[in-house]
Amino acid sequence: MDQPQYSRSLSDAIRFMRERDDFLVVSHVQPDGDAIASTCAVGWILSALGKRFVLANEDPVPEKFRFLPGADRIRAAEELAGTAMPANLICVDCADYARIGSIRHKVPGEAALLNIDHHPTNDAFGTVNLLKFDAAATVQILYDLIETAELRWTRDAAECIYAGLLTDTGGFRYANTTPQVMRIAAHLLQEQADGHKLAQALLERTSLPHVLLLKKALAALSFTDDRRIAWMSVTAQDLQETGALEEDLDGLVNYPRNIHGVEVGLLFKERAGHVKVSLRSAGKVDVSAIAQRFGGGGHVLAAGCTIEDSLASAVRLVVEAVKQALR
Ligand SMILES: [Mn+2]
Repeated sequence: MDQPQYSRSLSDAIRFMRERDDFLVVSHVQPDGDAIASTCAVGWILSALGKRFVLANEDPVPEKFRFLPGADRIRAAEELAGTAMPANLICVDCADYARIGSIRHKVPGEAALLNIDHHPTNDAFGTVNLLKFDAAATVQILYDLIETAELRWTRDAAECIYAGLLTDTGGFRYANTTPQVMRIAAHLLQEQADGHKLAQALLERTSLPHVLLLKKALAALSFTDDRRIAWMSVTAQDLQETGALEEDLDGLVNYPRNIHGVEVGLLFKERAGHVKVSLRSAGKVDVSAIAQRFGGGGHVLAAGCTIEDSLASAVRLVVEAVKQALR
């Protein structure tokens, strides 16, 4: 999206919010920091505009994000039973409509849809689409929206945006950490976001199940002969024995990826009847292209897919595909 088009989309999105009332705000299944922070930030914007809204997600808010301002208002899909569904839907951080999960079956067919996202694979599924593929996070787009609408910053708004930037840039370390991201972060600190508190809570704190799972996964760390591909697997039994939840798997895939000499790090998560795969590239390989071959997607350096097969077969298939990409 070029700059004039982006400016127009910002105005269209603001008009969508100002001229309508009664919204459902939803992000993707298994929400990450940007998904939750974006949901909260849209809630904050709608409050500032005096609108009625419901915040929801397919899954419960992961424990580590529950302190974010507004996160206590996000309802899980199963809590929506019996709720009259709003006529307007706002999707944040979702590359396609199916990413919101089963909630889409509860949305009225005639609902108007505002799609706000930064994933390059976004298929513009909205009635109005506010997309910026070089944004580091969806919250970066919401920052532009708040600035364009000339809303008055509060600490809560600043902390939501900062939290999404912090998590989607891995603590301002990934390649998406542009000068603009740092300018925005500086502004948010000025608006009273507590950067230290947010970094502590979102990046440094870990759960015991995460560490127990890491211990098991590292014990079974595997490599190709040339050591350019490394992977770890988490079996259904590992999850059971450690009491780990989906959110406790966060960051595990970075261990194989971070090893010196490794080009692609993989994490295989065994589930009932399928295997979820996370792919991370050190830079030479476009892992989103590999993920797409298996029906998944994502970014050049970070992608994911699901394979309906046994753990052993999934490992063989994906490692082979990565080997070919490295050739
Ligand atoms: Mn994101």
